[in-house]
Amino acid sequence: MHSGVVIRLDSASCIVRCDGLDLRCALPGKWRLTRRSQTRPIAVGDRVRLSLQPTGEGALEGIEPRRAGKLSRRAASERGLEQVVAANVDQLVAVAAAADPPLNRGLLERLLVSAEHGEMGAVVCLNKADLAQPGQLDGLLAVYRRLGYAALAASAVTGDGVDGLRGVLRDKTSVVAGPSGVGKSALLNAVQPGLALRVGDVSAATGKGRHTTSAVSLVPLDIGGYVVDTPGIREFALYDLERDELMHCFPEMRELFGQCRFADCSHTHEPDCAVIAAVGAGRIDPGRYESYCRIYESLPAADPAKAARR
Ligand SMILES: Nc1nc2c(ncn2[C@@H]2O[C@H](COP(=O)(O)OP(=O)(O)OP(=O)(O)O)[C@@H](O)[C@H]2O)c(=O)[nH]1
Ligand SMILES: [Mg+2]
Ligand SMILES: [Zn+2]
Repeated sequence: MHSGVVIRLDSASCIVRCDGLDLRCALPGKWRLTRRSQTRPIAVGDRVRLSLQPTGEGALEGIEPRRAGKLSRRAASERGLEQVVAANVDQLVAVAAAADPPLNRGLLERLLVSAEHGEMGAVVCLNKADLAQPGQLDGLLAVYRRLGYAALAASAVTGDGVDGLRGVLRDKTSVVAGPSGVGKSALLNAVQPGLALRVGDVSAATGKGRHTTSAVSLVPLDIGGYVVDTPGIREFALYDLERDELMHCFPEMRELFGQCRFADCSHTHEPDCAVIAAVGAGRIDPGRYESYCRIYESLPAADPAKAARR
């Protein structure tokens, strides 16, 4: 019996890296029963046991339990099941571009919330710094650094910030996510020349990326660690997160837990709300608070059964 890590996944099979070899393995149909709440029984990053077939393929025998750290989203189709983008990861690198496409703050915040909810670290990487106005990125970087996130500006074109990104990725398993066309693959190619991940053209007509990366893939880094490149996302629906849990995914808000007048305060409009007071006093960034309110509106109300289990 051998063991390996899933580095790529398609509808009926996956590629497992095992003892330096990349083996194709069919997905056993009965595995569908093992994780019924998820769109797929395994994800990139999962550790699996397998045996070698005479055909040169692998046969999957079992899945190792996952450790903390997964990036999940709510699948748009398939009845809102959990779609695990990557499992067994240490940190999320949320990438946005200074321009082209324009910086999507809301998506960035949703990714950070999903990192908190998925129990992993988070890094903010603002790419295309070569296209930024002077000073444009400094305020935003400071916002995230104050919260304890690593935050860096980078440019895959000029190479600025790439050393910093390398330092952040070294010896960790990271999943890189963000909108299409922000330069996720280009940054990883800069981190490790020779990686040869496909990089696309941003369509001049719309300024929108064209989804150059089409599948999630995990690649080992020469500097140590692994990185998961993902296809660009337009929106990110949070999985299994309810309204009353949201403040705990905002580091600057969770420290105010229990300090509002009402125990069930939503922190969106109530009197004597510690969060609203902190926004007014300039201790919470208004953009972060606006994201909180938007995400709050998009989430389902608390499920009493789940609340009772907590
Ligand atoms: N000016 C500038 N262009 C960049 C930079 N990084 C990437 N690009 C360009 O942006 C376009 C998109 O880059 P990709 O790396 O394919 O973007 P991606 O985020 O991987 O996109 P998807 O795979 O579709 O999700 C390419 O034309 C790159 O050459 C940068 O730092 N500055
Ligand atoms: Mg890409
Ligand atoms: Zn409140």
